[in-house]
Amino acid sequence: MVEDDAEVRALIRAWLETAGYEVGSHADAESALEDLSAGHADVVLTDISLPGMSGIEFLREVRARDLDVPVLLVTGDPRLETAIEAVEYGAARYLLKPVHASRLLDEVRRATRLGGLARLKREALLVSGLHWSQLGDRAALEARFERALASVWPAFQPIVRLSDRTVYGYEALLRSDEPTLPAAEDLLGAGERLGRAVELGRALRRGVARAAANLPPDALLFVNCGAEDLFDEDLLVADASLHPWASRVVFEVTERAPLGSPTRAAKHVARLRKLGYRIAVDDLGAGYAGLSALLHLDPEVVKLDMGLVRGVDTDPARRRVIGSMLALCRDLSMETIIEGVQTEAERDALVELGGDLLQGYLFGRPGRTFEPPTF
Ligand code: G
Ligand code: MN
Repeated sequence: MVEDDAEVRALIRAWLETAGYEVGSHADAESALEDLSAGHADVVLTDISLPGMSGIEFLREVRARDLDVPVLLVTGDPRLETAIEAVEYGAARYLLKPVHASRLLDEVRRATRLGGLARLKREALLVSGLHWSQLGDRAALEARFERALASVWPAFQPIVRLSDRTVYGYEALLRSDEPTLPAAEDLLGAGERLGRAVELGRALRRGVARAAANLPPDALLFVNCGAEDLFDEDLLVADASLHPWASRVVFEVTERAPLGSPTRAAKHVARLRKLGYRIAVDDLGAGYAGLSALLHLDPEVVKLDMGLVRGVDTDPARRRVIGSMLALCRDLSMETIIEGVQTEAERDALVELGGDLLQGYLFGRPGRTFEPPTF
């Protein structure tokens, strides 16, 4: 409990202790946060206007320490915007001063139960393996995103050239050590909801640049680049992390999401090419972008989506589509990588169709280092 008025603090403390609660009572936010870092709390009860820290800032700090603990705000000056914002940031409720003992105790009891339920929900998700992405309030999402961002690392998956059994390159896939945002799509989803997706791209590129010194000679580096990343000035600044490797970097722009303004995209791509980078259109055959990405990005490389590949050995329709795509790309002088190859039967069917650059679990899983592929 945080309350800067000593008299009110003593009073609330007495109510809570009489009701059987163990109370850590604090005059300022910092010491309350220290207390929270040191141990567990069932409820946080705080005045909305604390000296030295705004209510929202305090909520953020609480969520950075505990994703579930309910926060009850008490306020003498209920400006509506603050209260609404606070609720969006995860305050369970705000109470107007003066608060009566019975009301306060009711709310604390209710919040304690809700907090317990939130914790159980998280445990249930872990047990059942469901998705985290929509869970929690904005402050909790921010806390998870911060942790994810601080622990971003690139996983490298080999792309092979089958005809001479060499490594064509490695694709850098976005990963983080934050357990509540395990997969790239969860991370990117969180980044988009917070309007911070470009920070993920920057962190990924920094990680790739750190690892690049160990890249086997001649191998290219394929780096995923979201539609919004493509417009990030960070790609173009003089000290951009990947510039030293530009001639070996191929940016993969997905066909899954629309390109935004195609002419603007084309302009950015031209600037990237001037710096030595190449461009691939990723997930070809999965997106609804039609010709747009191919037309405006004029990629050196295209990557066929793994959805097309699954079962290619048993499905003549897939073989027809892939065969035609390979032939067309050859005519357009685009290299074609086929993704998601999992079985020897799929591999053989693809080779028969003229496929040579392949990627998938059959040749290697994404890993922390540049592992040699298995042929
Ligand atoms: O959209 P993009 O092509 O960047 O996504 C690649 C994703 O596909 C990565 O998350 C990677 O782990 C996964 N992946 C790579 N190879 C295979 C594979 O052979 N099978 C399946 N199911 N997934 C794969
Ligand atoms: Mn990709």
